[in-house]
Order: sequence, then structure tokens, then C-alpha cells
Amino acid sequence: MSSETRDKPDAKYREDEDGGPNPEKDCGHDRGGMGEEVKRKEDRRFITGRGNYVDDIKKEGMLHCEIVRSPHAHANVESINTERAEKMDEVVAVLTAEDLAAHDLATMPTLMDDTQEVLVRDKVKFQSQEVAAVIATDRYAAKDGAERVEVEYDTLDPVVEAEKAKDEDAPVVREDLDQDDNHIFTWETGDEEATEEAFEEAPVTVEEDMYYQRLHPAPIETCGCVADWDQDDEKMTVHMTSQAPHAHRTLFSMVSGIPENKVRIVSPDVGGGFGNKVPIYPGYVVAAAASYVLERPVKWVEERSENIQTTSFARDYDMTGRIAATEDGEITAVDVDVLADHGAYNAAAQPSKFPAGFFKIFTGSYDIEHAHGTVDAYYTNTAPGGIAYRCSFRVTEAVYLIERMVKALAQELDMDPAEVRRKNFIPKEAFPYESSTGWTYDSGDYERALDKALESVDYDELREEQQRRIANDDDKLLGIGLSTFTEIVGAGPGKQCDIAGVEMFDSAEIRVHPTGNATVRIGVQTQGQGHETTFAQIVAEELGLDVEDVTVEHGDTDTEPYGLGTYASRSTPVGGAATAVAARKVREKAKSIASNELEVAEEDVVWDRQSGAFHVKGAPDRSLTIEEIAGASYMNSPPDEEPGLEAVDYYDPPNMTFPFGAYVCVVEVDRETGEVDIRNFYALDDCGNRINPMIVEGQVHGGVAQGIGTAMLEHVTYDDEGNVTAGDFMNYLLPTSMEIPEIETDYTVTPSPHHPIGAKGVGESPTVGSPPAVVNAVVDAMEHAGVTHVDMPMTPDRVWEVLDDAGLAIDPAENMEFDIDVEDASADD
Ligand code: MCN
Ligand code: CUN
Repeated sequence: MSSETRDKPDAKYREDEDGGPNPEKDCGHDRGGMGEEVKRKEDRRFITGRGNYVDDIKKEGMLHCEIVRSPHAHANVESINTERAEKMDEVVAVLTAEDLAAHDLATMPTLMDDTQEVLVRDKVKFQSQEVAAVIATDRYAAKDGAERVEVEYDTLDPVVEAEKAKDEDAPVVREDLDQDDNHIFTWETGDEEATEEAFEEAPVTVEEDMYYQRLHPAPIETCGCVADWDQDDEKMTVHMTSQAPHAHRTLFSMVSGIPENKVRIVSPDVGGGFGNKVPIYPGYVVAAAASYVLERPVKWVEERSENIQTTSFARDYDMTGRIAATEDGEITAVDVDVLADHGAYNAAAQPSKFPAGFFKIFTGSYDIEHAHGTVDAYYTNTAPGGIAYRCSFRVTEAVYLIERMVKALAQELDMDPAEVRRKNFIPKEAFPYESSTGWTYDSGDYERALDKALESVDYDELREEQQRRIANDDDKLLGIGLSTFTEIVGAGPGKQCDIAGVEMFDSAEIRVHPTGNATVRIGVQTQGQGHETTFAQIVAEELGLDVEDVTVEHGDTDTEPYGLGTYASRSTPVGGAATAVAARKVREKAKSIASNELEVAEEDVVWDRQSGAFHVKGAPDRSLTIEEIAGASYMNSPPDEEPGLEAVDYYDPPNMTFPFGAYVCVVEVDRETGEVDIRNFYALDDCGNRINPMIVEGQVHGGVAQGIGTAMLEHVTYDDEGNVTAGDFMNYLLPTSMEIPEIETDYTVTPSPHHPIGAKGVGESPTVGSPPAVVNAVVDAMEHAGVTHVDMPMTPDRVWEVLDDAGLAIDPAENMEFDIDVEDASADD
């Protein structure tokens, strides 16, 4: 297949909104192809209660696993007494580190050059860490058994914050490593000297400290698995909540020593992942080990609090940003220093070559000549993790930094923040654009997006209302926050761009059956994103099939082609590309069969996208659809073609994709209570050509809700002893529909020039782009009184303090009318 067909978008996909017909709105047929709002195929089973999640799986003779967890954040394990638990009739086994060591399963690799004990042998490093496991005939008994395991601890002083972990005499979290401090890595990007020079020369500089708090991804379904060792087949089958089944199969095989062809990972329906289901957790390994030893299926499913307290958290970036500019607002340099808390193990899902992930996207949508950044990461006695939550590898923190700094600069210059953005946008003509930190942005038209956004929300009128309220000394201040972010999604590319030092491909296999319908198997794994629909749409479009006649399968490593899974919004950029290319390979073969059937030379056969059929050049009546060709491909294939109509593609993308957006958040800040009411949220996303605009809109709704939760409510907190003080949904506050305003979605279309269907990813954009819009809005409401920053989550008490410090707060008593006579009331007692 020529590289032209492989890599370039079809002409149809190259049109952008202003030039020619919009490919999305008018795909010209009603087969459910590109750009059609096809209803989600998977929803039939979900809304009729027939989804099949890990906890729905029940197997003959299945046992249940409960983990015994440490109440302490930092402690030596002195002894473990399992006797009382083992005496219970229902308890089949109690496992400790010793038992796992006997099978060489004492440790497991994290996703980043670190090793974590599956069950603690010597020292506990964070609260709720796994110490032992009880396997019983039912879940309740397992739980009772876990309570009967007696563990003696010798507690140690914990270190809970990265700032304290830096101290020379701080407790050392990881004596198991060859170091006597808590430092993990220092990572640097950009040119420090040139950046410093730019700062020295700049007439205007602004500095701001901001903390991106520790967050939890909070999928509806917690993590879990059913491991089933088949002694006859010597095969391990694990149904698990996995965002990356093949990668997990390889890991499982490496950890256990079971040959990879004897490991089958199945990711059934997954109730949300948001990055939480990228890593491997001890529970998976314990369940598999138990099943191997006991030769019975073993189920392990977390409780909510276990999910919050022990699985990969996100963010925890303490950032100091600096920005330099000319007096008229042209940004000349940006610099950032980060102190990162990675918890007790370096378990972040990021390539070792880029320990700070994609953080170097912190120049954002702006053409900034000089940039420099450092990230210093530390171990602390808190749960491991530090990246994966709808963020694409530290993009969230980077976007927050730059979008906040641009706002801070506008304040310093007394300029409109929209104007500062406009002035510094990478111009549309400059793409592909190489940023000063080394990314090549594929395409963008930021000004068009901003213009459309400002017009849609009637920005000028909002600014007038804001001023009116200030002039009237209104109780409620109006704030308008902008975020014109750029995302980076689609991990790979592989070796060409040398991101992880490994190929980051993905795959698709298409089989068109003799009667003309098709099965597509993909290497990426949906957790709610709707792949069963959108990937079918890609094939429907490319092959002229009806979307109903295309079935998408994923999540079973025994049948699907090897793929690296779903994270970094890579399914569309990489898996979607593989699917389109595989479909084009099928089409090429179909063309040869068509020429045989139509009895004309192959050059005289043309593909007509509109009708979804091949016809003879100049004779549109003499045509054949793929359905018609399918039968012939098996039963009457030309002498020089193999029978059958199928193709596989492993797609190694030439670049990442760079979706972007223009978000506007309008808030009212109550000067009496500190409450922030998000009046409206406008989200314009540009993810290139959209496969299914309705699904994209759904992604944006969910993502903005999560971004609002981030800005307003969520924070995994610890006390000084390392106790998680927000380890359940009573204390870790997720937004409900009450806190989420009407979200207005919008779009522009700037196709990716290197993607076969011109699409970019969108799954994480709204979570990445929305928090700075909300914070910018709240700051904006109070900036006339000198407020320059409010840290997230912007809870009423925190905002009230800021209002109070700025002299904006209204004492609630002033507005209250007491009609109770206090003295009289007490006299009644
Ligand atoms: N899509 C489209 N047109 C585009 C881009 C995307 O129609 N131009 C569609 C896709 O085909 C897919 C959906 O939108 O059905 C999301 O696509 P994409 O941006 O490729 O992202 P992924 O499918 O790779 O999903 C991963 C991304 C990540 S990394 C997190 S975290 C997250 C997110 O998706 N987790 C989610 N959204 C989620 N949504 C749900 N419901 N559940 C999660 O766990
Ligand atoms: Cu960064 S969370 Mo998503 O990539 O699975």
C-alpha cells in the first residue's frame, strides 16, 4: 500500500469548515459514516441492564479475595498472625509476602522503572498498603477473615508532603533503593540561559505560585478481576478492569513466568477508567497467584474507599510559574519550576525517557520564543501514582500553568485576557509549528476558535455587566474566565519521534464476511467512550457498509490484534487510524475483485464514496458494492488474488495530534458566603474531523464536569500522620448534577494533516482545558481588588478568605434582619 494512502487524509477529510463542504455535516449518505450522530450501539445492553462488568462474572467454585491493609502510613511489619483467620471454615487460604515469594511473585513492576511489593514484607510505605490477603468462599467471609489477621506494626515517622520530603533529615520512604533521601528525579526542558536572559531584558514579568492538588479519577466501577488458572490447559485467564489488556497480558506473563500464549486477559465492559485502570495493582497479582495455587477461580473487587486510597492518584504538582513580556503584551519567555509528589512508588504511567510526561506542552497555544522548566519529584508516604487521570501525561498541569500565567500577565498589564491571547497565538499559517520545548504541533486555528467563543457568549456584554456590578457594589461579583488551550494526544508516535524509545502503535483487523457484513477487532479498549459505535462508523465510511452491519470487538487478547490500549486519548489518533487504513487495504483488494467481476481493467474501476460502491469509469450504472463483492471474494476470487476479504493494520503514527479549544466560564461570586456559582460554561473544541459529533459532545460534557469538580471540590487530603482524610465519597467531593451548570458545546474543524481521516483525540481535552477557565473566572471576578490567584479546590471558605483579604467580603450580619429579640429568647429557657 502506498504511503500516500496510508498516511494522508482522503481529500474529503482535508476540507475544513471554511473551505468547501463540511465532511461531517454532509457525508452524503445515511449509512452511519463519518460525522453522523449515530446512537451508541453499546447502549442497548447498558440501558437494559445487560452490561457485563467484572463483578458480574461468576464462575463455578469461585473464591473471593480481600486484602488486609495497613492502618499506618509508615511502619515496619513486625509479625503477621494468620491463625485466627485460617480457623474460619469459609477461609481457604491466607497469603502473605512469604507465600508470594515462594512463587517468585513478591514484587511487581510499576509503570515507571520502579518495583512495588505486592504484599508488604518489611515496611509499609503508605496508609492502606496491601499486607496480606484472605481467600474465602464468599466475600463476607473473606472480609471477616481479613479482620482476623493480626499484624503487629512498629510505627515510623511519616513524610507526607513533597516539600518536607526534600528535607535532609526527612524520614526516608525507600530504604529498599540505594539512596538515603527521597529524591526520585529532576527533569529539565528548554534553554535555561536564553530564558533567563529574556527575563532579565523583559520590561514586564509576573510570577505566580499555584498548587495543582492531588486528585482521584473516581470511575463508577472500582478495580477488580476474576483470575482463573486452568491446570489442564496450563492457561491463566484474567477478566479484569483494564484499559490496556494486551500490555497487561505482557506484564502478567513477565511477572508470572507463564508463557504469553498461555495468558488471556479479557477486559469486559468497563465502568469508566479515566486513567485509573492503566496500571497493575497488587490485587490483580494476588488473585492470579491464589488461583494458580488453589486451582480455583478467584475474584478480587475493590471497595470504593480502597479505590480512592490506594489506586493511582493524579496531579500533586506544586508549581511556580514566571512569564516575561513586552509592555504591549507580547510574551517573550515562560519558566516553570515544579515540585512533584509521586507517593511511595514511582508508579506514574509515563515513559521513563520523559519522567515528567508531556509537561513540556506548557508553552500552550502561544508562540513563545524562550521556555524553560524543571520538575523535581519526591517519594512520600502516600499512595503511589501521580499521573493518570484524564490528563494525557501531565498535560493538565501544563495547560493550567500557562492559562493561569496568561491571565496573570493580562492583569499585570491591565489588558483584556482575550487580547493577550490573540496577540500571542501561534498563527494559523505557522503550522506545523515547532515549539520552543520541542513539540511539532500538527495543525491549529486558535484565533478562529477564540473569535467564535467570544461572539457566542457575547463577551463585550459580559464585560459591561461585570463593570455595572462593581459600580453598583453588587453582592455578587461577575467573573469571566477564558482558557484557549492546546492538548497533545495520541501516544505514539514510536521510534521516529523517539518519545518512549519504543513503538507506540495500535492495531485493527477487519474481516468482511461472505454475506457482506463485517467484524472489526481493535487493540484499543473502551471504558465508556463509545468505540463500538465510532470504530464501526469509520469502517462504514471507508467500505460503504451500513454501520449496523459492522460489529466491533475489543478487550480479549485471545482474539484481538495486539494493541497498547486506551489512554492519552490515543484511540482515535492511533487505533482509529489503524482502522481506517485497514479498511482501505480491504477496499484495495475489493477493487481488484470488482474489476474481475465487472470484467474491466482495475484502472477503470472507481470507488464512489457517496454511493459506497465501485463502478466502471464513465458507466456509473455498472457498479458493485462491498456486500456484492464479499461473496465473490471468497467464492470467485481472481486467479492472482487469495480468497477472502480481510486486512490487518498496525499503525505507527508519524506524530501526536494537537486538539485545542476555547472555553469560557462565567461565574458569580457571592461576597457574603464565598460561594461560586457557575452561571454558564461554553466549550468550543476542535478535534479535527469528528467521527460522531454526539459522542464528542458527550465526552465534553463529562470532561467539563470533571474539570469543574477539580476546580471547585476535589482534593485527596492527608493529615500529618499520613492518614487519608478524604478517602471516601463523604470527604472526597465529586460534583453532582447540582453543581454542574448547563454546558454549551461548540466546535471548529481543523483536521490533522497526518491522520488518515483528519481526526484528533478529544477524550481528555475538556478535563485539561476547563479547570483554568473556572479559576480564571473566579480570579477575574475579584481582580479589581488586587486578587491574582485562588488555589483549587475553590471551596466557599477558601474563596471567602480571599474576598476578606481583598476587602470585598460582606459580613453576613450586615444583610441579616434579626427579628428575634436575643434577650427575650434566652429568658424563655
Ligand atoms: N471521537 C470522535 N471524533 C474525534 C475524536 C474522538 O468521534 N475527532 C470519539 C472517539 O471515536 C471515541 C471518543 O470520541 O468514541 C473518545 O475518543 P478519543 O479522544 O480517541 O479518546 P479515547 O477513546 O482514547 O479515550 C480515552 C480518553 C481518556 S485517556 C480518558 S482518561 C477518558 C476519556 O477518554 N476516560 C473516559 N473519556 C472517558 N469517557 C468515559 N465515558 N469513560 C472514561 O473512562
Ligand atoms: Cu492521563 S488518563 Mo487517560 O490517559 O487514561
